[in-house]
Order: sequence, then structure tokens, then C-alpha cells
Amino acid sequence: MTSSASATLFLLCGTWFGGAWGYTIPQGPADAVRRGAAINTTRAGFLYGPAVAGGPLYPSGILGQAKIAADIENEQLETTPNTVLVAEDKARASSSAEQYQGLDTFEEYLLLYQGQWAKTLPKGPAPGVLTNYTQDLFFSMERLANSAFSVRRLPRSSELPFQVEYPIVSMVTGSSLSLQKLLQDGRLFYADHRAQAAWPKTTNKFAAACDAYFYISKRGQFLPLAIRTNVGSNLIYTPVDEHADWTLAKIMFNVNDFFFAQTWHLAATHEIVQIAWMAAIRTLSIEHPIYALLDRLTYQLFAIQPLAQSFLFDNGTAFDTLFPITGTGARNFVTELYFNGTGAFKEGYFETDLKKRGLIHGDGPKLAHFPYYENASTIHNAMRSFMRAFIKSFYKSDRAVQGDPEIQAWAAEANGPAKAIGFPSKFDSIDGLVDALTHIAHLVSTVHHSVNTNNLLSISATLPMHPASLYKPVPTAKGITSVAQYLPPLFDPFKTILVAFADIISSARPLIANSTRSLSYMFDSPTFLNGSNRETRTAATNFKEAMFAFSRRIQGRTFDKDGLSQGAPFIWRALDPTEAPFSLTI
Ligand SMILES: *[C@@H]1O[C@H](CO)[C@@H](O)[C@H](O)[C@H]1NC(C)=O
Ligand SMILES: *[C@@H]1O[C@H](CO)[C@@H](O)[C@H](O)[C@H]1NC(C)=O
Ligand SMILES: *[C@@H]1O[C@H](CO)[C@@H](O)[C@H](O)[C@H]1NC(C)=O
Ligand SMILES: *[C@@H]1O[C@H](CO)[C@@H](O)[C@H](O)[C@H]1NC(C)=O
Ligand SMILES: *[C@@H]1O[C@H](CO)[C@@H](O)[C@H](O)[C@H]1NC(C)=O
Ligand SMILES: *[C@@H]1O[C@H](CO)[C@@H](O)[C@H](O)[C@H]1NC(C)=O
Ligand SMILES: CC(=O)N[C@H]1CO[C@H](CO)[C@@H](O)[C@@H]1O
Ligand SMILES: [Fe+2]
Repeated sequence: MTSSASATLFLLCGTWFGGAWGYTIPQGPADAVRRGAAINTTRAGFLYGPAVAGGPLYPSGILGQAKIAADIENEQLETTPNTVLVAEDKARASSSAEQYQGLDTFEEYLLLYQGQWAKTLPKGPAPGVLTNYTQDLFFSMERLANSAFSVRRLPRSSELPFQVEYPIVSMVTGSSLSLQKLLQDGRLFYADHRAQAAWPKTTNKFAAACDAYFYISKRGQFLPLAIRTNVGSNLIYTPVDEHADWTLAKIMFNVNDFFFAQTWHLAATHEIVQIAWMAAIRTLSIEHPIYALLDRLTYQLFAIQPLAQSFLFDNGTAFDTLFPITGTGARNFVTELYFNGTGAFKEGYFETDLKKRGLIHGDGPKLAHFPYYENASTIHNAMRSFMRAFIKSFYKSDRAVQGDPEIQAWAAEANGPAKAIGFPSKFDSIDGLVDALTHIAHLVSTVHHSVNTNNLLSISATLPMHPASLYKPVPTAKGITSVAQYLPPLFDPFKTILVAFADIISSARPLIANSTRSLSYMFDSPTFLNGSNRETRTAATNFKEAMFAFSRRIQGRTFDKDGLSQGAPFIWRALDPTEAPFSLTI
């Protein structure tokens, strides 16, 4: 077989013939030259082409096209049975119109869940969603669990983004504290969606562009303080407003946060991993252990951008029909996020990001509960342990890392022609390499599935609190009487509710639960392990066992005597490693 044919074969079927001799790092200059011939063949056929669906460069060339086609075919093969479940749930929901009683009150939106979505979400919405959804603590703890990427602690030296009068702050907090004092105490947090104001809008759907304060209360709870709309009369709402007004304010914030989380996740997970993997394909031999690892972690990766374009961004698809910002606007928003900093590799490292946002080791009191951090860190630590064992089984020292021309070429390629942002400029040490690989594993799993996949249908997109848009303009005065009027109607010319559900349930992946596609099996793949060594196989088994144990803990979670779980009035299970996939999904 010529090297060109074998490279093509590899890229087409994604398997490797290497079990007999195993993965190796380059064994000296002569070996590097031998491997270089096949790498050069790949480089000639796997090229950088223009972005698809926004963000960084996307594969082109004969091998690039072949890889995209293979990923799409694989993705479609796997999701076909999922699509059948979605269709069954949709059909049932469509024929249950009477059940919803017209959806003309706020509470009637809960009827959308009675006996519905059983195929796509067998366990139903997260416990607490259908009972505790109006609580302020529910709203605020979502910022620390299922939507943890928009909030930050305001540094004590900040200027206050907006003022809330002292008597109101005092009423909300039940203390004599002013906003300035909360800031000085390091207890004031902020989320800012004002960037959404400027983008092209869809017709008949509306949104504010909220920014909001949260604070740590005297009792140590993380709670909302105020929400400002930044459109029209630029009203500032707080929990001491009338119930309907304050509820709508939380919904308006949720609309912005939903749009943010979904656009952000494309830039922050899919696109960062995509460009890193493209650079790796063009620099690492297929004999390299890191190539094999990345091949595993990037399962179906290149399928997502074309799917995102055709299902989310194309005219008349998801963004145009559901969201306040058009598909074209949303795609450009993703690209702007990516190049504004979200696309930066090292800056997004798990703890680096949380420290930068003052959510851990912050300048102020510690958050009493932080479900995303607590539970992602269990998985993150286990991934790091695997990576350490894996890397140490191939590199005996930092010098061996420094002396591997292929991984150094990967770093140079990423920072050169791939134009990746914030990727390590070189690999100096075992630790540095472990950090980078752990980060890729983190992005494709703990980050992605905490905001997407099953998380949407089970909590982040649940009604009545989380519509994708408002269906009436943002109010210009307080004193509204019906929140339901702002929510998606049951019957409109576009069957809004059911279109919304069809889209959201399509991101749920019930068939992955308890299968070898689950996160527990991230490294336990016969194909990947075939070419590896004993240390790697042991580490893969240890990871899987740790994930099974963690899953049992998550499944055993209940509400405590205060009706809370990890400080929240809902039980967040999105990161159960027996249910979440080991790779990125649409
Ligand atoms: C493992 O490698 C052997 C030898 O190269 C090959 O015959 C076999 O098909 C591989 N198995 C898997 C699961 O990839
Ligand atoms: C691969 O290509 C590079 C750059 O064109 C060249 O310097 C190198 O000699 C080539 N390696 C082999 C083994 O052909
Ligand atoms: C990107 O940054 C600029 C400058 O800070 C800001 O005006 C813009 O809203 C940002 N874009 C997004 C999508 O956040
Ligand atoms: C999609 O809509 C945009 C904005 O309305 C328009 O400029 C563009 O031509 C449309 N594209 C197609 C393929 O119809
Ligand atoms: C997976 O298996 C466990 C233990 O057998 C079971 O409790 C759980 O409900 C299963 N999950 C799904 C979604 O089938
Ligand atoms: C949240 O809902 C559950 C039932 O779903 C209930 O047991 C619990 O007490 C509620 N928590 C609070 C704080 O109301
Ligand atoms: C209930 C549960 O599993 N929560 C865990 C989240 O992660 C932290 C940190 O590992 C554990 O202490 C919690 O028990
Ligand atoms: Fe996704």
C-alpha cells in the first residue's frame, strides 16, 4: 500500500492497523524522517479551507473532504434511531393538544411535560424543575450549574455597571448593605448580555439585552439582586417588584442567557477543538499516541459545523424560527465571540477560567455551593489522572516531551497556519502536555454537556421559565398582568411550541445512556486501546470505574431537609458520566 493510500484509508474509516506494533513517539531523527513522508502526504491532501458556520478554518482538500464526509456519515448513522424517538415524541405531543388547555396561564405550561417526551427524556425534567421553577434561588443557582459561563464576581475595584437605589437593595437583601458595600465585600456578581442588543432580529419575536446582579446573602446563599433590560425604557427589576413583573424579568434574562449559552458553546467547545485537531492531523504521525487519543476525543467532530449551518443558521431554520436574533446574526455572533476571546485555548482551562471570573479563589467569600465546579472537577480530575498515566507511559521525562518533533510541530502549526488562538506555543513538559490534552477532553465532555445535549430538555430549556424568545415586545412599564402572554403560544402559524420542542429534543441523546458511547468509556475503546500499552489500559479502566462510582453518587442525589441539592432547589444530573456522551454532539 502506498503511504498516500494508507493515509486516505485511515482518514476514511478512522481505524488504524497498528495494534501489532503499537503507538510510538518518534524514535530519533531517522524515524522522524520515515514518519515525515506519510505526514507530508497528509499535509498535501488535508488543507485549511474557509470557515463553515462561522469561527475558525475548516478542512478542505481531498483528504479534508473525505474526513468531513466520514464524520457526517458516522454521525448520521448513529443519530438515525434517535431521530425516530424524536419523531415519536413529537407525534404524541402534537396529538395531545387538549392536554395543554390552551397554554393561556403560566402554570399551564407545566402540562407540556405530563406524560410527554418519554422517549427522548426517559427520566423527565430534572427533579425540582416542575415544582420549584419560580423560586429566586432556582434562577440564581442555574448560573452556577446548568448555565455557568456567563456570571462573574465583580472585582472590588470595579465601577458599578448600573445603580440600584439603596432602599431597594436593602429591601432585597434584608440588610443595611448598599450595592457599593456588597462590591467592596466581594459579594457582588454580574452577568452581561448587552452585546445581544445590536444584532438583526427575527420577526414577531422579542428580547431584552439584560445585565444582572447576583450576590452572596448574609446566610451565604447565591441570589439575584437586579435585572436591567437595556432596551426601551431600560427598566431595572428586582425581587421586590410585583411577582409577575419580577418573573418576566427573570424570563427576559433567561432568554438572553439561553441564546448566549447556545452560541457560546459552539465557539468555546466545537470550534476550539476543531482547529486543534486540524493542526494535529497535519503534524502528528498516525503512529503517534496523541494522534490516536485525539482521534478518539474528536469523534464525529467535523460533522457538526455543516449540521449547525443547515439546522441552526440557514434561513428559516432554528434561529430564525425560535430565537430573537436571525440565523445569520447568530452565526456572526458566534464568530465574534470566538475571535473576542472565547476561542482562546489556554485561557479557557477549567480552573483558569473560573479563577478569572472570581468563582473560585475569588476576592471575597467562597461560594457555599457551586454544582458545576464541584461535579465537573470530579470528572476533570479523573481525566487528568488518565492523561498523566498515558503521557508518562510514552515520555519518560520533560526532555522527551521537548525532544518530540511531532508535538512541537503541532504547537507551531496551531499557532501558525491554523491560526488557533492561545494554543501553547511549544510543549515544555509532561505537565504542560497533560494540561492541554485534559483541556480537550474537558471541552468535549464536561463543558459541552453541562450546557447542551440532555441538559436542554431536562432543565435549561424548560418552560415556562426558559423560552428562546419573548412573543410580545419588552414592556415599557411595570405592572404587567399576564406573564403567559409573553411566552410561546400553543397555536400560531408556525406551531411555535412544537417546533421548539422538536429542536430541543433533537439534542437529547437517550440512546447513549449506559452504552460504550457514554463518558465513562471515553478512553475504553477497543480501537484506541489496541495500539496502546498496559499502563494506558489500566488507566482507562480506572477512569471508567471512577466514572461508574461518580454516576452512582449522582443518581443517589436527593433533596436535603431544606428541599435543596448542592444548594439548589433542583437536582442537576447533566454530568452523569453514564448518560452524557464522551464526545461533542450537535
Ligand atoms: C487491533 O489490531 C489488530 C492487529 O493490527 C487488528 O487485526 C484488529 O482488527 C484491531 N482491533 C480493533 C478493535 O481495532
Ligand atoms: C516533508 O516536507 C517538508 C517541507 O516541505 C520537507 O522539509 C521535508 O523534507 C519533507 N519530509 C519528507 C520525509 O519528505
Ligand atoms: C466583542 O467585543 C466587543 C468589544 O468589547 C463588544 O463590543 C462586542 O459586543 C463583543 N461581541 C460579542 C459577541 O460578545
Ligand atoms: C438569508 O437571509 C439573509 C438576510 O435576510 C439574506 O441576505 C440572504 O440572501 C438569505 N440567504 C438565502 C440563501 O436565501
Ligand atoms: C443505566 O443502568 C443503571 C444501572 O443498571 C440504571 O439504574 C439506569 O436507570 C440506567 N439508565 C438508563 C438511562 O437506562
Ligand atoms: C423542590 O421540589 C421538590 C419536589 O420536586 C421538593 O421536595 C423540595 O422541597 C423543593 N425545594 C424547595 C426549596 O422548595
Ligand atoms: C452529589 C454529588 O455527587 N455531588 C458531588 C459533586 O462533586 C463533589 C466534588 O467531587 C462531591 O463532593 C459531591 O459529593
Ligand atoms: Fe454542540
